Amino acid sequence: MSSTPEIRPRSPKVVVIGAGIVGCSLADELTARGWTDVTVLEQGPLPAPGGSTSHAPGLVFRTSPSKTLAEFAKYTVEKFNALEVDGVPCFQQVGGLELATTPERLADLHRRAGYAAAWGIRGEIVDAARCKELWPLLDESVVLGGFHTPDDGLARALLASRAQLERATARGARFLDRHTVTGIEQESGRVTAVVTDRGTFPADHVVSAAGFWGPVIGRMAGIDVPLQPLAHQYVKTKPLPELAGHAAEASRPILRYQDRDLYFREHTDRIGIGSYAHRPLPVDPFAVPAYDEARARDMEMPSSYPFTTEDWTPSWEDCRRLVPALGASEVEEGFNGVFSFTPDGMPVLGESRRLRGFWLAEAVWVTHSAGVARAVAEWMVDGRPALDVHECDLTRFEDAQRSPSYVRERGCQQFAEVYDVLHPLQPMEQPRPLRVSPFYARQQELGAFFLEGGGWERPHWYEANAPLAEGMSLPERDAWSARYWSPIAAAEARATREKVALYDMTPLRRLEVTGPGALDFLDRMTTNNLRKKPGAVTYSLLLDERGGVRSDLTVARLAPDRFQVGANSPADLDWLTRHAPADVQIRDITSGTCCIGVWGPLARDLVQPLTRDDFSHEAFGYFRAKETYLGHVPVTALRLSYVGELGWELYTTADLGLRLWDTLWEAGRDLGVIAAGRSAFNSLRLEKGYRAWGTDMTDEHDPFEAGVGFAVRRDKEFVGRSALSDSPPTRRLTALLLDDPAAVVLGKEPVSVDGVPSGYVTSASYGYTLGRCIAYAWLPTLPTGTAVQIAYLGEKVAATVAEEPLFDPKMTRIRR
Ligand code: FAD
Ligand code: THG
Repeated sequence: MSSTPEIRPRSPKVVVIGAGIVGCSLADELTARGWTDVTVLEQGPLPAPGGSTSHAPGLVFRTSPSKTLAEFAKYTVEKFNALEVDGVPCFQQVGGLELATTPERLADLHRRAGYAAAWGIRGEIVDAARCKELWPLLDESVVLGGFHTPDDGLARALLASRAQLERATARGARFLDRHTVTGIEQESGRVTAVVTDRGTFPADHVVSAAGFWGPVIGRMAGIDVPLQPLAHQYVKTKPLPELAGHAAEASRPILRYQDRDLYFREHTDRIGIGSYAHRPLPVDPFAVPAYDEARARDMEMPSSYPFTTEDWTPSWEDCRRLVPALGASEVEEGFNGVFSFTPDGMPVLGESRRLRGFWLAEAVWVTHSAGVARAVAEWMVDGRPALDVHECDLTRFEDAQRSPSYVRERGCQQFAEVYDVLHPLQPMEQPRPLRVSPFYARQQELGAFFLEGGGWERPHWYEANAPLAEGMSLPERDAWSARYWSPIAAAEARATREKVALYDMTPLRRLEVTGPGALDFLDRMTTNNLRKKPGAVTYSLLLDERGGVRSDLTVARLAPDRFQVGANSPADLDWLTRHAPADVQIRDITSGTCCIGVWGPLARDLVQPLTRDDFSHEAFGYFRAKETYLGHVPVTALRLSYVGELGWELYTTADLGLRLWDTLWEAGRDLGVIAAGRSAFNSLRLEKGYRAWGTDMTDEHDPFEAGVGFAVRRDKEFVGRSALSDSPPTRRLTALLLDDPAAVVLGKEPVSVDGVPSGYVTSASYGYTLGRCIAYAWLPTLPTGTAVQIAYLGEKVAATVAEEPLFDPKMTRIRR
């Protein structure tokens, strides 16, 4: 009898393109999870193949407004701290110090200290004397204060690459340098192989970890990779006598001088300085010269461009002012190093929706590299990352956000803004306007103040409503929370509660799901019961296999085989499309259609005269849909309201949008109708307790913790059902009311209970009807009435756990 071969599930064949820090880290994380058939193809010579990693100075500051980026960075530090090569550690935990030289910056450091506390990063605001103690070469008279994070530090990026490469190799991975990828082969929408100048490598999965060459690899695969390479200056000074005798490569904290767009680190007795102060220097990734090994000795790597002295000169003055010892020194070497910028500054991760098995792990800093690699490996092996990564998901870009000109313009802007003090509501300046609803002209006539989201121009309030705000008494705001805010929002909120208002809901994502299998499909994909007659609208959740909330939807059954789904991010379309059987069609109809929310106690008086259909509560109930005409305009009317008032979402095609607006405006004239913006909208939805997916809840949370368990029907089958727990949640999205009616917070602030850091704020807004600021926060389960403290600009703000919903618990305003 022949021997029985050992039966093992075959490990999928993975080809990783690029052996920078990301490719090496990914090979390590994949092989650690048992995916050992990993080939890493690298065009340059190992161990320093010539990409951005090859000369990154390796500063790791972990604090970020983004929880996801902070988590990535925390893992990178944890991992690199435990790695060494020949006794040399891959991380030097010298700490980080961000300096303030202006009051605005000092306030921003307090906010950053808030993010750090919210995401579990140790740090404290320190005075100028302490800054000097930490960094003796500083002129402390320039400094107002600093933010010190003792666990930040310096990554030895090439060494960490090598350590991970060696570990992955020991588990079976192979790294092939001097292999230039020239093509990606595919069949029926799936990747099959990677072609190089030295042969073809079959693959079940391909990951492009090609750094700023991402767009080049993307083109081979037929997909857009929205990143722009830009050069950034880095110099080393001559040895400083003040540092003579220093043995360690670095012992002082890495330093940021954001007011002048500079950062500093030690190189034994020299100082290394990086600058974002110069003009953006975009690089065409398709025109980057190939690695010339003969010239490599002179640092002429593909990612290293000649130093442009004129871009550096003004910064040198700034350096000398901050560090007077530099006055006697000079720059010994400098270069313009290239790395990636994306339209929103976040990495680009995930599997392409056009080409299955083709993954991106690009626009990643050394700082986030290990965290990103872990997330992508989990995504490939387990089907999803353990952390919420929706801000990095490559599907987040709308079509209009992938054009080369958009990516270039935004990338340059991101470069310029790297260290700017940015308000959470601050919109991008260019390119605008990009997407506008059909009501744009009317909105402009009404003096709309627009902010941008997803490329859309979105009115936040209308100056035309200023007279309504006269005489309203509102608490004074501090300068920061008064930005991108107007008392007019309070007047618009009141008009919605008392009369009727028109809200532009066009940016709300709409999917049309049709076909004989549509009902079964949506029923299997979502948590609520959809088996209702046409005309029903259902609030339902998309869960992933682990029971995390991927999205919350409204599903309107317009005909037996035709549904209109109100969704959130582009990832919803991707998720549904991935799972859809052949007899179901899914179309994103957002751009071709538009929507007006008509909400307020007079909404019925406004709409009823325009139609022969009966819009009474009896004939057109709450969460019902009707296709009808309003005047000349065919509309789909959904009776629901994210602001918690009587009314309808009215949809029509884009061509008829302006006519719809004018029809409603005319019909509402005698009722005192107004147009209202998102500032009021956000306040009203928080009073009603409606969650915003992506901010209040993500796939890190299950529906019961998030407070949307009412939409889960355990008596049916759906994706994620078996993962849901029966035990009561130990943490919850908790409604807080600030005790002082004059206090406000904005979101992402840390929350303490009895002085112990316990969670963070998600959304916040002043509740104009309640006369208090509302903050939702992730906290351990706490009884109503518990006192908590929110840190805002370094102050402790008192708040109390409140009973939900905060407004109209009996739903008397909506159901009538
Ligand atoms: P890379 O290191 O560029 O690796 C991509 C690899 O893909 C390259 O080796 C390339 O040769 C290979 N490749 C490309 N095309 C092909 C092909 N067709 N076939 C085969 N192989 C291919 N980050 C920080 O966190 N902190 C810092 O302080 C910091 N400072 C920086 C300073 C400078 C001057 C520069 C330039 C960057 C800095 N960065 C910093 C950014 C950081 O270096 C990069 O974001 C990071 O190294 C990117 O790693 P990666 O693996 O994605 O890309
Ligand atoms: N309108 C439409 N679709 C949407 C939204 C919307 N999809 C995405 C997002 N917004 C979904 N979020 C909500 C949140 C709450 C409600 C509607 C959409 C809502 N909830 C009621 C409640 O909780 O009391 C009713 C729930 C129920 O009866 O099951 O109205 O704004 N089209």
